[in-house]
Amino acid sequence: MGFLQEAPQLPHPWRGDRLLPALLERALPPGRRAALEADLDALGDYALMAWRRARNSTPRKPVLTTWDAWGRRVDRIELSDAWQEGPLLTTRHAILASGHENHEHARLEQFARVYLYHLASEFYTCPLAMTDGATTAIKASGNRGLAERALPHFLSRDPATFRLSGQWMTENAGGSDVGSTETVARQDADGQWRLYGRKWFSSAVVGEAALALARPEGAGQGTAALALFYVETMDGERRKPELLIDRLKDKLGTQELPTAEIHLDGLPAWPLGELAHGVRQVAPMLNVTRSWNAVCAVASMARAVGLARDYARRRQAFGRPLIEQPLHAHTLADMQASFEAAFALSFEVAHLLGRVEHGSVDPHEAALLRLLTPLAKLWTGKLAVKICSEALECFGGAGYIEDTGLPQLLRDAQVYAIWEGTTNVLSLDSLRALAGDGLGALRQACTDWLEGRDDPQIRAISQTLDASAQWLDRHHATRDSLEAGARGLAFTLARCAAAALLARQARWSTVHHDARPEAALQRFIRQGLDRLVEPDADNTMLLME
Ligand code: MFK
Repeated sequence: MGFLQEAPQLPHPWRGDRLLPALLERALPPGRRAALEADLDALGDYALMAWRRARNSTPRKPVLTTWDAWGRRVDRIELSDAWQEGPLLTTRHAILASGHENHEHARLEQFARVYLYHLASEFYTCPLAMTDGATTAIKASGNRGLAERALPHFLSRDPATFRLSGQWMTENAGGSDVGSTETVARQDADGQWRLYGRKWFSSAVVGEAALALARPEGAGQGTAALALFYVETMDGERRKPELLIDRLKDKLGTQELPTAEIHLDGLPAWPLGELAHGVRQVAPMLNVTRSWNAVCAVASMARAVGLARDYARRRQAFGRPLIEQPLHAHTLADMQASFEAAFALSFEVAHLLGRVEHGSVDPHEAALLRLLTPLAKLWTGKLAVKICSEALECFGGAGYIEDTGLPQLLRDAQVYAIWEGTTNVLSLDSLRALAGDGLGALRQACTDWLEGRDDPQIRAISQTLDASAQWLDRHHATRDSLEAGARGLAFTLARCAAAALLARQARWSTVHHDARPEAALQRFIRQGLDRLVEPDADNTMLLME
């Protein structure tokens, strides 16, 4: 046999990493960090095991069995190994429970776990995100009865009592436009609310509960008339007969995730609060799942960049390892810098979420969180696709071959930009946040992060924020031109926040040593800011994705 190429080796996602340890060392008191270590170590081990297992087995898509041999409707779903292990991993490592502990670092500690677990879980993190979101929305509703009924299961540390929640919003008529929801809520003779309708995209149909939007019978049209309901899907071991799984979806990626079309035919339901303004009530859930989306997108980037860097040392071409080839090293360094910027922004959102929920923030930080959440989601969603695509190229033809495990990274990454609100929907959401004091809050935060330093890049960040404010002033009265420019503005602000966070981190984080670390960071900041703020011929903001 002639030449054989060594496969890339995945570095240990915790012990072989420096970004997450450096962040936790900086952000957590020593005692808290030490207490977290065992979980992160174990989740890193699990991630390595899962990567190796997947290389030695055929991927298992979920299989729906609708009827049993005797004609009984069963709607049973068989799941992959990682999905079957999900409840055990989640409860053993407190992946949901840790986020709801009563201290300001709870969310940061939770999202450190999520970051390590996500890809190994085969997107079991999707229903975990929804369960976390449902927990947050139920808490925010103040509905004590529902909280007592559902939360001990959602936050359980015991797989025997653990339950998942779904989030049923998407319908044939109403995807992003949730206000077009056709599902109806009707009260029966006993006063029990029941849901009738069709949910077109139930991301993970295995949950034992869900939050669902529906229009109470007789309520008007539009978003404000929708109500938010809690439902349960199981009678003991059997699915409730009023919930039918029509079929599983055949998707581009996230193929282990059992996404379904479902029918509700009188499923019992309990309102979270008032029988209107359901979108307002579900918003805390959306903001939490969007934070998960950002952190999970960054986890995909970490995997792609980590494998590409490892391979660059193993692969020889033109007489030397790829890593010694200046253009390849330069490409890797740029990927690393963008990834580090996305990491910094997403984990800032995670930490801020915990601090806002705990009430330990400065006055501007709630507005900051409201703005940074859609910005982090929309920017990392796009960046994950770009970085995973670039990483596949780093392997040449091997990056296009299924059983390397690399194409799946790219297919899966596409979902981050779509679910939980597309890039455009999130750009429009950022306008809601900017209508409040979002920009002032971001300016204050950048000042705090940069600690009064003054250099050309820091001045560029400040000029970008000034130009964004002027642009908003010029356009705020004309809704169409405001919306047309919302995406460019959102990317501008996301990169601006990330650049400020990178500048803050520059003292404790370095990009890939083989590739002139500081230069790549500086390039990220400069490329981001040089071309951001000039309106184009249509007077919209330039797209800098
Ligand atoms: C592994 C990673 C984990 C990821 C989990 C994956 C699960 C994925 C499954 C899915 O994809 S589920 C489907 C996700 N669908 C969406 O995210 C819906 C996308 N559409 C939107 O986000 C629209 O912007 C929205 C439906 C929320 C609003 O549309 P409308 O009809 O224009 O509503 P409107 O009137 O602007 O807003 C209604 C209220 O909600 C307003 O408050 P008020 O009633 O007090 O005026 C808004 O301010 C409020 N609101 C909307 N978005 C908000 C918000 N409040 C806080 N935060 C937000 N983000």
